[in-house]
This record gives sequence, C-alpha cells and structure tokens, in this order.
Amino acid sequence: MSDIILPRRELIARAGGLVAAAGALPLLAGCDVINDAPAVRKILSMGEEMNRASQRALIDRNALAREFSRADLSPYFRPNGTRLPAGADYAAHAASGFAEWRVKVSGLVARPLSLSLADIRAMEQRTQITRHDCVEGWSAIGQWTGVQLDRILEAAGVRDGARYIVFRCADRIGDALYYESCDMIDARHPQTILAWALNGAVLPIANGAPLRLRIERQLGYKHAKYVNAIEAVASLDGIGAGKGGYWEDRVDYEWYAGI
Ligand SMILES: Nc1nc2c(c(=O)[nH]1)N[C@H]1C(S)=C(S)[C@@H](COP(=O)(O)O)O[C@H]1N2
Ligand SMILES: [Mo]
Repeated sequence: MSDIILPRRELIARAGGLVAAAGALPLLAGCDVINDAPAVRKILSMGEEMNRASQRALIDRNALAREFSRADLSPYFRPNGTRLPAGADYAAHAASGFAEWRVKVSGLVARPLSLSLADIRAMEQRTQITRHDCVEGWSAIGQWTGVQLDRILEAAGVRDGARYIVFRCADRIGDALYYESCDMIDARHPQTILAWALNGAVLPIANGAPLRLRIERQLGYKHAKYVNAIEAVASLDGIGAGKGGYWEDRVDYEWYAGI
C-alpha cells in the first residue's frame, strides 16, 4: 500500500516546496518556467490523477458497509442456494451439533490450523447488522456474529506471497463443491467475518451452519456457506476453472462483486 501512497505524498510535498520557494524568492522563477513546460505539467497532473484514482480505490475498498439497528432486521432471513448439504457426512455433523466440525487453514501460511467451533468462539467476536444483496434481486438485513477473518489469518501467519483467500464449502451443487475467493483487501476488511450466529441464535442450516462467510462489501454469492477450509494462494489459476468461484466458473457472475 505504502508504495502507492508515498509517491503522492512526495508529489504534494514537492508541489508545496515549489510554491513556497517561488513565493519567498521570486528570483527562483526558473522553477515556474520548468513547471510551466506543457510536457512537465502533463506528467505531473497525470501522476496526480493516477495517485488520486488509486487512493480513491484503496479508500473505497476499505470503507465499511452500512450497519443497521435491530429495528431494521428482516423478520425472516431468506435462505438461497443450498439449504441443506446432501450426504451422510454433513448429516452426522449436524446431528452432533457440529462438535467435530473443523475449518482447516492451509496454503501460504506459516502455521496451518485446524479450528473447531469452540476455538473460533474463543477468539474475539464481532457482531454486525448488515444488508445482504443477492444478484437475483432480493435483499435481507441480518445480524451476524463471528470472528474476523483477519484474526484467523494472523493466527495462521499468512505469507507475503499470498494474494487470495479461497473458501471451501461442504455442499455439492451438481458437479462440484461450492467454493469462493477474495483478495487480501476484502480478506482483511474489518467486516469480513466467519459467522456462526444469525440474529443472536446459532446459524440455521439453511443459512450455512455451522460457519459461513460474511463479506459485506460484496454480493450474496461471495458469502460462502458451510465453510470447512480456507486456503491462502498466490493465484486463482488452480482453483476450479480459474475464475475464483463456483458461479464465476459456470455463469457470467463477476469475481469482484463489490457493492
Ligand atoms: N456453500 C454455499 N454458499 C453459498 C451459496 C450456496 O449455494 N452454497 N449460495 C450463495 C448465494 S447466491 C447467496 S445469495 C447466499 C445466500 O445466503 P443465505 O442462504 O443465508 O440467504 O449464499 C451464498 N453462498
Ligand atoms: Mo445470491
């Protein structure tokens, strides 16, 4: 990040220096002459523009999604996509209250982890009331509680080369298990959490029990449900067909579904 922000600071400092010098010492009008050369001006303003644009992008990506109050909660948080993963394995987990469920954290990490729900609940928790927007044209406001993904990534010690985080899910749709991914900006965003509770109660199976992603700056399909593995990777090339998500690989859904 700093390699993008610093040049702009430097540019402002230099511009300030030029103005101050020109004001204090009119004899240094030579600076203005150089500065006035159309090519120089163009390059300077291009630099400004580019830095402004990249700063704007960074600031926007880190901005918080709107949070609501309990009075705004939807009476019913509509489930979508898989509502009950098929198979004996998931059924056994559900029958035991997901006591044996694990989330494996692997890939480009210094310390691979295998976290139980108890481990996750023992970490610092965050609760947020946000609006979920599905591309299919419906929205719902829910209160989510869980652990910030950033804390899990810190515990695992994500290596420098990691550029994406991949989420693996327990539900199969047709030919493949559901999967999703995001970049490190969204992975580290304070409102990106692995949630185990909805509206103050344990997450219903239909909404992704025992753990689902909330990635509040993006559309509904990015919010992976039934998460059982997290991988830090350098590239999405080896993930599914390479577009970074179950639907991205099959229909025209964008990988970056920012809202
Ligand atoms: N594992 C998994 N995650 C998923 C899906 C799914 O089918 N399987 N559907 C996605 C879509 S399109 C939406 S809108 C949301 C729905 O979350 P909800 O069931 O809590 O409403 O989950 C997303 N995450
Ligand atoms: Mo969706």
